Amino acid sequence: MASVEIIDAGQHAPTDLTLASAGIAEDSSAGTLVGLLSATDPDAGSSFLYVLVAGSGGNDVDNGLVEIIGNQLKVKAGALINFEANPFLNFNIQVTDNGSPALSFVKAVTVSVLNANEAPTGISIFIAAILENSAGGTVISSLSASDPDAGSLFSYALVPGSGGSDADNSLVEIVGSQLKIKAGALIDYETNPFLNLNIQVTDNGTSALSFTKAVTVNVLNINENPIDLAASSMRWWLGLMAMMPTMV
Ligand SMILES: [Ca+2]
Ligand SMILES: [Ca+2]
Ligand SMILES: [Ca+2]
Ligand SMILES: [Ca+2]
Repeated sequence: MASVEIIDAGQHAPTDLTLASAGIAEDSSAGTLVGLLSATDPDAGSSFLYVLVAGSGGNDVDNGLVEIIGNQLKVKAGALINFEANPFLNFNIQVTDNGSPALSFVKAVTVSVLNANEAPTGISIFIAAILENSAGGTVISSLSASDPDAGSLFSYALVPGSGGSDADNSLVEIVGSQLKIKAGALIDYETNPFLNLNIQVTDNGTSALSFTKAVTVNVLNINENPIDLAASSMRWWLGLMAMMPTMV
């Protein structure tokens, strides 16, 4: 009895597709490698062509951010990789073998976006006004900052500026997030109705980043009219005299 060897001469479609990726750092520039594609196919010696294809249910939602060159998935020109807005990227990819006829397999893959520290984008002062003659230690306002990264902690400092933006830095100090009048500083509306301060905020990222803003604080006039002072002195004396009988 002759043995019969069955040889499968038919072509088989690829059975799997893999994207090897350690994730993509946010803000990566165009051309950055996202990962390498490979495929599984029962047919020996196959070579493959990979393309991004429309999917369903959002599994292709980030196809527009990348392109495929050979077996490399790369960030496309103009794509914004933003962890805060989009921490996972969803691609739908088709692999086609070189059989005759060529056969395909489609798979949805997900890549993690890796958070990167981004610089603070703003400084806010809640109360941009201070009464003149306020004493050293008086709190002008607390400060806050905005930053794209969630849960950031900030430190603030007075820094040199240009064009007079730092002209009154020496009159104040920052303790924690509080902007205060410095001991010995004279806050005088008549000579200096605006305090020009140049403030820098630094975040607590691994590579800390900063943002600097020129801030103006209005000095509020109080009545220092000597005639009024004399009148109030008179009222004080009259009041004292009125109390005299009860004091003796
Ligand atoms: Ca095949
Ligand atoms: Ca971001
Ligand atoms: Ca970030
Ligand atoms: Ca940050």
